[in-house]
Amino acid sequence: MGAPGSGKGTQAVTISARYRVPAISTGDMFRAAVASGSPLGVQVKALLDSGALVPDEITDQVVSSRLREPDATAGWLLDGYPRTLAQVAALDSCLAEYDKQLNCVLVIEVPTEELIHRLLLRGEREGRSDDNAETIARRLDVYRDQTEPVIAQYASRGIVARVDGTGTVAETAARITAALDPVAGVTSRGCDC
Ligand code: B4P
Repeated sequence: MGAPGSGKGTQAVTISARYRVPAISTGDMFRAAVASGSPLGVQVKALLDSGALVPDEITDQVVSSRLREPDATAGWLLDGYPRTLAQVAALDSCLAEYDKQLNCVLVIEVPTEELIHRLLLRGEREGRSDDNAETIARRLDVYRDQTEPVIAQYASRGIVARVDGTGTVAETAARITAALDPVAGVTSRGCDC
């Protein structure tokens, strides 16, 4: 978890490779749907462009279907989900069905000015439709109002690990590895999981 621009998608690549689990990004799935012009893409395009969240029922359905795919049986990394308290409840039900649980909720922390700087830069370089000043401000508001309570909920369960996301991508990756290795059962001898 982390605010827009904190490095979730960036770090998910490394985490996925190190622990050999698929990185499941709701943002990536929605952007792929928009790009393909599928019915889901048509439904969510305006929401993504405005910085609003996609309705919980749609998002929960997308994630629940994805978690049933064969590559997800041995574990996964969820990137950008859950983002609301209702999504937490939906994920709890989904996991209870399979007798699975979350090992860790990783939160990447970056000051707001740095987040805005990174996203504006990405907007210039990649032209992502939601990386403009107005939409970034909306996404940060949505994060504070709807997603920070999710972190508080998981903190009360004792499974939150907070990591400093400033500095280089490699520096953040090293901090994440230090936080996740013990949870994933990885030692200097290799993975016991
Ligand atoms: P996301 O795709 O999750 O977008 P994001 O929050 O901006 O994160 P992203 O992973 O792309 O960027 P990152 O921080 O890695 O969501 C997009 C939209 O989809 C949402 O607004 C919403 O509409 C919808 N959505 C997604 N999930 C949903 C859900 N659960 N419920 C409802 N709606 C949902 O990186 C940002 C930039 O920073 C990159 O350019 C990167 O290169 C750079 N960067 C990363 N680390 C850096 C570092 N250490 N130093 C410098 N730059 C760095």
